[in-house]
Order: sequence, then C-alpha cells, then structure tokens
Amino acid sequence: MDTTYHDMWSLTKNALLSNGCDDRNSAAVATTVASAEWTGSRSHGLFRVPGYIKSLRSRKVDGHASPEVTHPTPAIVSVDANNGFAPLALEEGVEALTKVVSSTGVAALIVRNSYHFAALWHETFSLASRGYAALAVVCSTPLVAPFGSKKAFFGTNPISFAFPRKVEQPLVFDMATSTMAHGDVQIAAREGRQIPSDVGLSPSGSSTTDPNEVLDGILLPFGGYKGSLISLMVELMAAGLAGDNFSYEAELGDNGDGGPARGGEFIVAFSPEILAGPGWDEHCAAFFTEYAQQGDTYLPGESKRRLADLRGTVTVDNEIYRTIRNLTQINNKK
Ligand code: NDP
Ligand code: PYC
Repeated sequence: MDTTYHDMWSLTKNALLSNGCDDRNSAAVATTVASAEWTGSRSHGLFRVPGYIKSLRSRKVDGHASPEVTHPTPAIVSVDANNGFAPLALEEGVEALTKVVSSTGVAALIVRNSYHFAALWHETFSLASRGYAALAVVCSTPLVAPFGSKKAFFGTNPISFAFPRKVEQPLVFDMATSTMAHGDVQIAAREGRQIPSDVGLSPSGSSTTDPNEVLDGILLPFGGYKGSLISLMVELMAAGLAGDNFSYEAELGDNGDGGPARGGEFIVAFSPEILAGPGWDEHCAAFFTEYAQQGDTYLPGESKRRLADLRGTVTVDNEIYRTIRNLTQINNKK
C-alpha cells in the first residue's frame, strides 16, 4: 500500500503511546522509524515497530525514560538513556554535542543504557547538516562470526559517516559490517527471496542462499578478515569506549523478547572549519568533483534528499502496516 510520511509517523507514535510509551519517547522513535522508511531503509523502518512494542510489553524498556546529559570533560558529552529507547537520548545528545564541537573542534558523544534498533545515519546526517563531520558506531547481539570462526560473536555492528558540504547536502553513508543487515535477511525470508551465498552459513556451517538457514545459522562479515576487523573496532568503540555492553554481554542480559538489545552508541564529531581552516569546503568540493569523474561512482546520501520534501507517498508492506495497527488497537481495547 502507499502511505505518507506523516501517516507512518502517527501510526508508529500511536502504537507506542498505546503500549505505555510517553509522548517524547514515542515522538523520537516515530521520527527515526518514519525517516528510515521514507528514505528507503526498510530494514529499520516500520519493520522494527513490533520489536519496539515487544520490549515495552515485556517491561524491558522504560517508555517514560528521561535521558540525563552530562559533560565529563569539555569535549565529551555523556548521555545516560536510563533504560529508554536510543532515539530520545540521541536527540538530546546530538544537540549538546553540536554546541561542544563548535568550540573544541573534535568532540565525542557517548550514549549508555539505551535500547537501539535503528539506523545510525539520522545522527551523523543531523551533525553534518549543521556543518560537522561525524562518525557513529553501535553494536547489538551476536549475529556475525568473526573471520576464522563459525560462531556468532559480533553484532551486525553498523558504521555511519557523514561529511558536510556548504552548498550541496551532506555526504552520508551508513552500513552494517556484516555482508547483509540482519533485518534485510529477515525481510528476504518473509518475502520468500533467496540471498547471495556470501551472506551467511547454515547451522551446519555450509554455504546457503536460503535466508531462513542463515537466520538459524550465522551471518558473515563483509570483506573477509578486513570487514571482521572493522566489526571488532566497532565493538571496542561502541562498548569498550562507551563503557556499555559488548554484543556478547548484551545477549547475556537480554530477556529474549525480540526487541532491541541494551547497549551504547559512540559518536565522534569534527569541525572542518577548526581542523582544516577556511577553504575546507572548496578543497573538498574539488575532491568530490574528481570522484564523480572516475566512472560510474555514487556519492552516498542521495536517498536522504527525500527528507527535504515530505509530500507524496511511499509504498510500504501491507502486512507490517496491519500488524502495527492491530498492536495499537488491541491495546486500546484493554
Ligand atoms: P546498505 O547496504 O543498504 O547501504 C550501505 C551504504 O552504502 C548506504 O549509505 C548507501 O547509500 C551506500 N551505497 C549503496 N550503493 C552504493 C554505491 N554503489 N556506491 C557508494 N555507496 C553506495 O546498508 P546496510 O543494509 O548495510 O544497513 C542498513 C541500515 O541498517 C543502516 O542504516 C544501519 O545503520 C542499520 N543497521 C543497524 C543496526 C543496529 O544495530 N542498530 C545493525 C545493522 C544495521 P544510500 O543510502 O545513499 O543509498
Ligand atoms: O538489521 O542487523 C540488523 C540489526 C541488528 C540490530 C538492529 N538491527
């Protein structure tokens, strides 16, 4: 079916509100979900709403959590999400980080005690739209076998990087460090599609194109040992440096409700104006021009242009839409 940004936002917000989430948290999650679906990130759009609701119903997540922002040093912003969903903590953290990095040139944001089920580009894109380069990482629960192993140990550990441009809209990329995001494998299974043979292994450790076998087995890191090392780095930044759960620790403490896992997020922001000095934009613009001339290259972030105009519709999965509406109605009848 076709639907609008505002309809997806209200659908998500009402579903969360009717399952015990307060207004601020529901609105922050609804913005994350609707923006993802609107810009084509199906694996982290409406598809995730039933999981958010499961974690409210199991009382794993506090839908009324109020994040606390502190500044351990002038260049560090620390946000305790207080057992809430990540989006509200990130909204407040990014606001504080923006103020800090404008004078320090480099600044870090650590979010702790949060439940993360989202795409990361939201926060890096927001920083780059205000003139700062940004790198964000998060880990989750064991889904991916490190290179040399056949046992899930890493999360799908995404990295997002965004870079500002004065005239054009920012460059932003956001990618799982597994060959395919777990959400996309789940969607392929639901739609009865095969997946490439390098995405994962079956429970017996053999190569397969059946997404259900990969969901029962393991995912593989992209790019062999090199991707595996980047995933290792994500664990160390998002858990080791943020002082929160590694993916394996998140699983040990999880109640298995199918919702997001508890953990942290680590973001570093950079001011090109302070680091590179005046003229950084023209210098980088020339680089992007050269990049575009190298062949059939693509500068990631084009999909985010849709956020500038929320008119029109997108096509969403009927079943997911109905499921979310039912999760709202069932609870309203209680
Ligand atoms: P994709 O493989 O769909 O895309 C990865 C990136 O590559 C995008 O930024 C995309 O840009 C860019 N890109 C695509 N094609 C090209 C090309 N030809 N040249 C250059 N760049 C290209 O992402 P994933 O499926 O790996 O991840 C999807 C989402 O899942 C991410 O938002 C991620 O944050 C989220 N995720 C969240 C997790 C969590 O624990 N919270 C875990 C894992 C993933 P563009 O957007 O412009 O198309
Ligand atoms: O799609 O890989 C994924 C994922 C894991 C946790 C949240 N999203």
